[in-house]
Amino acid sequence: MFNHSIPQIEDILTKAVNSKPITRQQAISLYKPSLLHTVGKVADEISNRLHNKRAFYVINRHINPTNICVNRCKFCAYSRSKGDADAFELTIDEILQKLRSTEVDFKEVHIVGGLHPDWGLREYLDIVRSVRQSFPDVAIKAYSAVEIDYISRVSNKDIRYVLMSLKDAGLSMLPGGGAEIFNPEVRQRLCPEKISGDRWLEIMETAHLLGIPSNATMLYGHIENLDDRIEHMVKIRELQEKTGGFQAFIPLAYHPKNTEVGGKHTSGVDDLLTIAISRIVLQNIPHIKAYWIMLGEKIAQTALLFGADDLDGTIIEEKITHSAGAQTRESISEEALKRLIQKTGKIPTKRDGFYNNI
Ligand code: V47
Ligand code: SF4
Repeated sequence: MFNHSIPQIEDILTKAVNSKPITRQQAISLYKPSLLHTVGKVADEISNRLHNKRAFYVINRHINPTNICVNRCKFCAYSRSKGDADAFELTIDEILQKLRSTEVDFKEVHIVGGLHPDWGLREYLDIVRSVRQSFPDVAIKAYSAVEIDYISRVSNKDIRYVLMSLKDAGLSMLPGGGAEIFNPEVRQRLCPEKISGDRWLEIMETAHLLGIPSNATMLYGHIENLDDRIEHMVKIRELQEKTGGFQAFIPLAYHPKNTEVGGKHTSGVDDLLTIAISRIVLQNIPHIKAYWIMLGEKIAQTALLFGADDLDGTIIEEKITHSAGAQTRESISEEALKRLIQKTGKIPTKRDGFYNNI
């Protein structure tokens, strides 16, 4: 069907386009620059079948309540220790002030930050509750599984209790951060203090069973290999088989500046192959997000023709990737997002936090 000169590749792509799950080894064999066009075409076909040529964006706003963190992940340029000159923690009033002074009519607020040594369930809950009281109709996407685990440990409550308390306070969904790469050896070298991949999956499974949807991420382009990437995707695919709770998968391109891991930026070819292969491997997850903050506007736009169907949103203020040297702007207008999408031939579709069309 694709007239590919290698029969095995032809077989894998035919399987993929017919929505059949491909194996780990088959996925790895697609990870070749020479296959970028073919693999991208198949991923685009899958995306069009799922979304009818629509590409989504959201008017959203990020809030990072603190950069003080008891962990010290070696790829993180954002975190600080308490007492550092540039450490910060926002008060509830400051958070609400940031939200109230936001000029756009945002539909989603994304709240993530560090593991603050003096905060417990009450502090993390108060943030969600106050935002919910002031913004009753906005989707609150808050706290990665890493923060959920931390809150549970410092407050001596199980994760079900923490998640239910947050949901009662107004939480809508969990963001997909903290997944990094599940492989234990790579994880040990990258972020020895962080929860394991199995714990990340357990927290997501619990959230999904409690009716809290989430996203999933994968941080790529540091010290991992292709096998680690595919193993990561397959574990997410397997959990999705059980719960159906993941809304979007977001490959996060590693940024090396100011980090202990160091290294290089990812290449455009790697970014596009990773988007395309994730679309092919994760056919049971509805959306693949091309996060323009990390990919840059041009690669994120091109990714919409390689399997991605969502550019994320206006963001307004971004600290995590910009601490690690991101060259993108921190905020983008709705008009600019729509234009990026229109130029690909896809249909710009404004969504809320749950991917309902607005
Ligand atoms: O978990 C940290 C990553 C994540 C670096 O769910 C880095 O909609 C690149 O999860 N280079 C947080 N990445 C961001 C995140 C996210 C972003 C946008 C949307 C959603 C969503 C989730 O940022 C962390 C970590 O994997 N990160 N340092 C770095 N140097
Ligand atoms: Fe802390 Fe998250 Fe940075 Fe790790 S990635 S040091 S957990 S803020």
